[in-house]
Parts: sequence; C-alpha cells; structure tokens
Amino acid sequence: MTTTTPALTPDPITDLETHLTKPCPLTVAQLDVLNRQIKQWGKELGFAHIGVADIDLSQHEAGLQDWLDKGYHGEMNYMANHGMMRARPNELHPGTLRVICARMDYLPPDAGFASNLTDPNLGYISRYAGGRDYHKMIRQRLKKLGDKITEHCQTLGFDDTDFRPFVDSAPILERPLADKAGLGWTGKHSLILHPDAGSWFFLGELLINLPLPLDIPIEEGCNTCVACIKSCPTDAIVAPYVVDARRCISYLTIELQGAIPEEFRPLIGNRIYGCDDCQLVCPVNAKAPLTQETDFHTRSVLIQPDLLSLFAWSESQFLSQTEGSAIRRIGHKRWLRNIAIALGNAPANPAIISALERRKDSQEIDDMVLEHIDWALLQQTQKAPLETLSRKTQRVIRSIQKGLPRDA
Ligand code: B12
Ligand code: SF4
Ligand code: SF4
Repeated sequence: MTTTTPALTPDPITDLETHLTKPCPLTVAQLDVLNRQIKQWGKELGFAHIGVADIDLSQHEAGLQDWLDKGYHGEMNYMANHGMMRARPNELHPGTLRVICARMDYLPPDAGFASNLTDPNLGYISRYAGGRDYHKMIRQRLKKLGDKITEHCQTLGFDDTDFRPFVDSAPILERPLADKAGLGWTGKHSLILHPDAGSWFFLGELLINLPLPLDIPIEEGCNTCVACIKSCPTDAIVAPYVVDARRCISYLTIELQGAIPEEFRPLIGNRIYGCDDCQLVCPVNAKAPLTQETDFHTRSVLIQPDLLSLFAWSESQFLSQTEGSAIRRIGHKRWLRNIAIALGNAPANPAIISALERRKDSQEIDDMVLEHIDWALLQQTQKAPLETLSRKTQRVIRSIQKGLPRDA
C-alpha cells in the first residue's frame, strides 16, 4: 500500500479526519484506459473475472442487521464486532471510492464428488480446501494488481493511489460487492454464481481511491429453481438468499469451536470439513471451469481419504499433512471431533469400534472430543450393518451423476 499525503484542496468524498487524499486528477479517458488495463493485468495474475463496484451497500445494511439480530452468525463474533463497517467500505478504508472485485476459480480436476459422498467410509472435504490456503495467495496477487495500478498512475502524474486488498475474513460484504461488480448474481444459496462460471470460486477485493468506471450487475438467473434450498442436508438455507450459519455444515465443522449439536450429527454424514451440497445440485455449475491454479489441486493424501486413516493421524501428523492448507486452522481436536461424527455415521464395523475405543485412551483428546467418540460408539453399536446414506444425500448423489458427469 502506498502512503498518502494531506490534500491541499479537500475533496468532500475523501476528506476524512484520519485519511486525507488528493482528488484524483485523471481524466475520464485515462480512467477508461486504466480500467481496461486493470482487467488485463487481473487476467495475467490468474483472476478469471475482474469487475468494479461503487461503495454504496446501504440497501444491504438492513439484511445484514436482521441476520445478526437473529443470531444466524452463531459464535462468529467477528461478524458482529465491526457494526455496519462491513457494509461501508469507506469506513473500513477511508478514501475508498471503488472496489475492484476479483474471482479466482478453485474447482480441482477429478473432483470425484459423487464417488466420495457415496462411500460412507471415506471423508468428504469441501473442494475449496483440498489444496493450498487461498487467503494469502489471493491477497498477494491483489497487492500486485494494486502495485501495477499505482505505477501506472504515477506515469500519469498521480502519486497518491491508495489501495487495500481483502480476502474473506475481513469485515466486508464480499458477495453484495461482487454482485454489483457484475461477477455474478446472488443465488438462493447466497453464493455468487455466473452463467459461464458457476460458483466454484473465491472472491477478493481491492479497495481503491480512484473513481474508475463501474461495471454493470448481471441479471438474476435462479428463476423458479429451489434445488439448493431443498437439498441442504441441515435445512440451513432458511429463506432464499439467507443462510442460518448455525445450521450450515460448513460452520459446524469449521467455525464452531465446541460440541456439534446432536441433532445435526446424523445429517452431517461423511462431511468432515465444510460442505458443497448446495453447489453440487446447482444446475449453473454444470459449465463451471476447472481451476487454473495447481496450488488448488487436492493434495494426494486428501483425495477420497479413508476415515480410519485420517482418524489415526497424531497431532504432529495432522500438522504436517495439512501444512499450508486452510484445514490446519481448525486444529487436531476439531479434526478428530468431525471424523468421529463421520465414523458414527458409517456402516457398523468392528474396525471402526476398535479405532474409536483406542482414541478414548489417547492423550490427544479432551472432553469435547471424548463426548463425540462416545456418541459415535453408540451409533456404531446400535445400527444394523447396512444402514448408510440419508435420502437427501442419495438424491444429491443422483443429481451430481446426472448434472456434473465430469466431476462425479
Ligand atoms: C461468514 C461466512 C460464512 C458463514 C455464513 C454463510 C452466509 N451465507 O452468510 C459459513 C461458515 C456458514 C460459510 C459457509 C460457506 N462459505 Co463463506 N463466508 C463467510 C464470509 C466471511 C462472510 C459472509 C457474510 O457476510 N454473511 C452475512 C450475510 C448477511 O451476508 P451475505 O450472505 O454475504 O449477503 C446477504 C445480502 O447481500 C442479501 N442479498 C443479496 N442479494 C439479495 C437478493 C435478495 C432478493 C434478497 C432478499 C437478499 C439478498 O442477502 C445475502 C444473504 O443474507 C464471506 C467472506 C466475506 N467477507 O464476505 C465468506 C464467503 C461468502 N464464503 C464462501 C464460501 C466458498 C463458502 C462455502 C461454499 C464453503 C464450503 N464449501 O464449506 C460455504 C457456503 C455456504 C452458503 N450457502 O453460504 C465464499 C463465497 C464465494 C462465492 N462464490 O460466493 C466467500 C465470499 C469467501 C471468499 N472470499 O471467497 N461462510
Ligand atoms: S454448505 Fe451445505 S449445509 Fe451449508 S447451506 Fe450449503 S448445503 Fe446447506
Ligand atoms: S440451485 Fe437453483 S436456486 Fe440454488 S443457486 Fe443454483 S440456480 Fe439458484
């Protein structure tokens, strides 16, 4: 990020006490050329789509407040901590006039969705998480884009370009911004999707103090479809465009620190890290491109992984096998918690019972994990050998085989 100097003639938009910037002297024609350049540089940096949005998210403030008031964020206190700053990019980074929104595709080749979900002895890991953690990589690429813009502006005599890259965890409404920037429409599962690209992509943003020309949002395309709402294993999509995170398997297996409420455990099936079901049944994903980044390819140890092998990993094995991956963030205990649930949901098997019993004696678990192991043992000892997939999961699998044959 470049440093800024106080403005000689204060600009009403950017004249904030904490951060003064000079009004941008670039002409409309220069900004147009720069806009085209930014899109070209974005492509060269591996972004599949770049769009520009203004900073007015006022129409989303009531929806965000309502979501928080209903407690849908669960334990994710960071969602509530910053007040409405999440919907006000100019408060988050004073001086911001535009948000450059970027899309990076993550769908790995040979995703094997259906084969993975069909076999309850395998763990299912969300396809965004099988490779390298995306946060740092995307932020670095956005920073490079910002540096290129800064250099270009300097050649035009403007030395005060100021930008700040964001990816994911920062308090900003990434999806409404991407929607405004024309990266896609907001699907009923609340994710951004594009007719040519589906939804298997990450979003990142560059907040910038240049009045770049704006992109136009694309038309909403869900029409009468409600496949994602109907297929969600835990009924987490409580209304079109609204996800109660407390019910979402992604939240339960990744964000939630403590025990996973019992009512959700049978519904989680073999999903041990995140969930893709609402995207798997989405017809728009039939055309989704594969990632161009080998960093996002699933590492071999996580391809169709056997639950018992994963459950046997010691903490040091867990840390080395997940080094550089987003999975590492949940830590070994939550990893064991999640796998214990999947083992409880697997068909009755003496080998599973012994593995669960062995883990009870391990130094690496605490009371929280122990409670999940006991739950899994109860499931294992109570069920008939061939009880397996829920009806909803069977429907999701049929839908993948029909709609996403390449990735089935
Ligand atoms: C918190 C969070 C979660 C939570 C809550 C999810 C949620 N739906 O809010 C949990 C842990 C459950 C989660 C799960 C996932 N997440 Co997440 N998550 C976030 C995070 C950090 C904040 C989202 C947020 O602000 N939610 C609050 C709600 C109120 O805001 P919103 O949904 O964005 O927008 C609302 C308004 O815009 C409004 N709205 C917009 N248009 C319209 C239209 C109409 C008609 C109406 C009525 C309303 C409306 O409704 C929206 C929904 O309430 C973002 C990154 C970020 N900083 O934005 C990533 C992000 C949204 N997650 C992402 C991903 C990939 C996932 C998962 C797919 C991961 C996985 N496979 O397990 C799942 C998908 C679950 C799902 N269906 O949403 C990506 C989405 C990329 C994309 N293509 O859209 C993001 C953008 C991260 C990134 N940088 O790439 N996530
Ligand atoms: S990620 Fe899974 S649990 Fe969460 S909303 Fe989508 S289908 Fe439901
Ligand atoms: S499954 Fe249907 S309703 Fe859901 S996002 Fe895709 S097109 Fe929209």
